[in-house]
Amino acid sequence: MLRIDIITLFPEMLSGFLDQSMMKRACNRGAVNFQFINPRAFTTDVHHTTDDRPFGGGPGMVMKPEPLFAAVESVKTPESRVIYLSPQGNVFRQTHAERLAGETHLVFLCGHYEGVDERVIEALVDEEISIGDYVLTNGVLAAGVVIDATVRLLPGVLGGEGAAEQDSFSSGILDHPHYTRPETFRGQSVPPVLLSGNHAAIAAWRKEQALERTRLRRPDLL
Ligand code: 9D3
Repeated sequence: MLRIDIITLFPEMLSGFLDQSMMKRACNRGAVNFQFINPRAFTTDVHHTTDDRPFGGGPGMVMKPEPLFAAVESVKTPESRVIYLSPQGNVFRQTHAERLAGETHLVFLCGHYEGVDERVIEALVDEEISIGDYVLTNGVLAAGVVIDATVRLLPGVLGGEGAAEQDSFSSGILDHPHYTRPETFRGQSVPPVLLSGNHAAIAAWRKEQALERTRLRRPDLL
């Protein structure tokens, strides 16, 4: 059982997603358990303040350390891996998902506003992850991406065992094209080799297609 705690000011951004499809099935099968922690619940002032102006000036607001320390420390154990989602992190890859799927407790700290007070990262964060070079409004969807890629790798989550090993990126190249019925649709026909029943020829065709696509679209993977 992988325990996942998500620390965010906006749990509603992710709760619907976690209640659906593969994530729900993973929960029902006992592979994973999700819990949201809202730092606002750990504020002690009358206005429940979670952010403040940056020392040194400049635009935007910074998440205050006190509610974040209290939120993280309410769930953190020696077995926890605390991950801060931020544009300054290492860019997320399949190898990260494979490593995270082997942990027992993941704590995702989602940044809001300009980010969190650096002392939170220094004292509590084990790893900082970005999901790519584009600007999001906060870290919640990034946490959802990392969670999705990780949870589907857990034993018993993907119906057929071994399906995860057939993924592009696990194999290191892109997938081949896929076709289903009908054989001809609006004048476009399925490549005849796929109808031949020759399994060796089909495997060879798929491998060649996958390699050619990777060469054209993602030469960086080769
Ligand atoms: C340059 C000043 N800020 C732009 C208004 C920087 C900035 C702060 C906070 C940019 C984005 C964010 C919010 N993004 C995330 O928290 C985030 C993120 C992302 O934006 N892109 C890719 N991965 C991630 S993980 C978390």
